[in-house]
Amino acid sequence: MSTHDSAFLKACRREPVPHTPVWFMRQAGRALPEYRKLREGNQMLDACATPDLVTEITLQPVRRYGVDAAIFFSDIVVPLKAIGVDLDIVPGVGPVVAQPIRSAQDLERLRALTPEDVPYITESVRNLVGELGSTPLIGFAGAPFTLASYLVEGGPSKNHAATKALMYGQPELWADLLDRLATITLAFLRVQIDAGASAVQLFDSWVGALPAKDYRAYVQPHSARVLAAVSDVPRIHFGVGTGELLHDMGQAGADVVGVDWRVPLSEAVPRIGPGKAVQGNLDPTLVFAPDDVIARKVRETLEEGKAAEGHVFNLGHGVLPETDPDKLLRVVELVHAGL
Ligand code: 1CP
Repeated sequence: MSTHDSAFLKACRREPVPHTPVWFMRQAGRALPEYRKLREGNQMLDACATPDLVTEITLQPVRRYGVDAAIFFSDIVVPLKAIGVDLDIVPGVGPVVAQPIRSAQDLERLRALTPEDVPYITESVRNLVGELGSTPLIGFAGAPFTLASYLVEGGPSKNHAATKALMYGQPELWADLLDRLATITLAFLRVQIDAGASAVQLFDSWVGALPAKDYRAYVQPHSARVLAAVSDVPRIHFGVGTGELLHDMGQAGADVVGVDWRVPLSEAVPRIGPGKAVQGNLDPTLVFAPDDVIARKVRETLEEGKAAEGHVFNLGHGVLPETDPDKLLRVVELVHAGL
């Protein structure tokens, strides 16, 4: 049972597909009652280091929705924690870093990551690949800019002000920071691929905060180094609010460019240019609309996706926690039926 001929990997490779493949960012966790039950009494980062939990949580949405790919249950800050950065995921807040990184001395805390730092990742991925059979597993990591934002701000941020102040004000320190993060990120992806992940997604969730010129100068070379190091599997590259960056994110070395809900796929495709597949982009809030509206928007998204050489259906960002799982199930059925 090989994943090679799955609709998901075919779409990533821009080959003809039997149906448009679909998976959802943040499908593991969030909306599922069976997830909340399993997580009771477990801290998020402890759960991420417990292979039995990681395996079960990753499989839950595959069973319930029949999606075409599983996304590995972990978090973008897991590799940072694994090399000793003092951080936690605070419920209702997100990742919080005890001592933000702002100086050359602080950078010394960002050493390289080795497979021995994350044995639970190798074990979890191996378990999952065995359980998933012909369904591909997507590994993932946070891109250097988005990881830098958490490290420099000390937690979630709206404006990324301290991050941008460091980037514009101390470009050499910034380059060193992003270089170290790229080294950690590519090692974290490599562990997942070596254990059997079929594809990877590099999340640059917050890079839409930058204009294209600055993206190219301060971020793209580092993301490109990560993506070049994992060219043996399809690479998906995604961020939010990246309408102005879609072309440059593709040029960073992605095979599939993720598009948020702000840009219709038919407009995203010419911006991205030839030789790439696209992923997206149903507005994640649409699942709260009446069923006929959901059906119409799914149809529109499939139609617009035909402009691309390959289309992986997804939401324009992650599943919202209040989502009714039955609505996502319906979306999967509609996408698979091509209706
Ligand atoms: O206690 C809990 O239940 C914690 C909630 C939670 C979960 C389920 C967090 C905290 N992370 C995760 C898992 C997770 N994170 C996954 C695997 C599950 C899946 O995709 O189905 C993935 C891919 C991520 C990736 C992630 N973490 C991103 C990139 C994706 C995106 O949505 O943009 C980002 C930005 C994070 C940081 C993070 N971790 C958790 C939260 C609440 C946040 C966002 C906080 C913020 O707004 O900055």
